[in-house]
Amino acid sequence: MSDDVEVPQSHPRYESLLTRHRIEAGVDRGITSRQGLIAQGRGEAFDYLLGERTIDSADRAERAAAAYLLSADHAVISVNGNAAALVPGELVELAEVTGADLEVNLFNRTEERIEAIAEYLREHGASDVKGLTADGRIPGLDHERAKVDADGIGDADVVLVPLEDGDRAEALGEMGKTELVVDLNPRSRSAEVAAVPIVDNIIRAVPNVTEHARDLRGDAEAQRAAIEGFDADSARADAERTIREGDLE
Ligand code: PTJ
Repeated sequence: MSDDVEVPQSHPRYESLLTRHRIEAGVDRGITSRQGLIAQGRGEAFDYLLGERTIDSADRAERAAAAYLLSADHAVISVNGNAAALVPGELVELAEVTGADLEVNLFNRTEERIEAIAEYLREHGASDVKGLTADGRIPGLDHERAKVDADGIGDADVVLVPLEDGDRAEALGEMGKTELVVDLNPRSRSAEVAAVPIVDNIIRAVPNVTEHARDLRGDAEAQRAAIEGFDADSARADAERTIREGDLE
C-alpha cells in the first residue's frame, strides 16, 4: 500500500486506519457514496473477527476466481465507489493480467460519480473503462440500479462483483452469469449466490487473485483443477466458523 496518509507504519491499526482514510478521501473526491462509509464499517467488524488475514479457504477462493477470470469467454470486473477508493491500481492490474474488462457499476448510480470513478481508474493506468454507455439492463431491478453496458456486464459470462448489494447479485445470477463475489460477510446474499464467495478484505483479496492469475496463466489444466477443487459451501461455512470463533482481543 502507498503511504498516502500520515499514519506511522508501527501503529497496530495501521492498515485499518489507511483503509478508512482511503474511503474518506473517496467520499471527498466524489468517488465513494456516503453509504460506502457505513458499508466499510460493517466490513471492518467482520475483518476484525477474521483476524484481519486471508484464511486458507479464502485463498482457495481467490485461486478459483483467478481461474474463472482466465478461462472466461468474457470476464468483467465490476467497480463501485468503495472498490475504486480502496484498490484502484490493483483492479487495473488484475484486469490486465486476466484480460478482463473494467466496468463502473453503481448501486447508487449518478453520472457524476460514474465519470469520477472512470477518471480515477484511468489515472491508475486503465485504458478502457466501461459503464458510461449504460445501454443494457439487468432484468428485475428498478431502472437506475439495472443499468449496465450491453457489451460489458450485459455480455459477460463471468463477473467479479466486490461489495455488491444482494438484490443485484441475485439478479445477475438469474441472468446465468458466473459470479465471483468479494464480501467479508459470508452470510450476505451476495456471498450466498456466488459461485465463488471470497470472504476477505478487498485490500488483500484483489492483489492475491492477481498473484494466482499470474501463476495460472496459460495453464488450462491448473485452471480447471482450481475451479473443480473449490467448494463454495464449505468456504462459506469455514469463514463463518472462523468469524464465530473470532477472538475480540
Ligand atoms: O458505490 P455504490 O453506489 O455502488 O455503493 C456501494 C455500497 C458498498 C455502498 C453498496 O453496494 C452497499 O450498500 O453495499 P452493502 O449492502 O452495505 O454491502 C456491502 C458488503 O461489503 C457488506 O457485506 C460488507 O460486510 C462488505 N464489505 C465492506 N467493506 C469491505 C467489505 N468486503 C470486503 N472488503 C471490504 N473492505
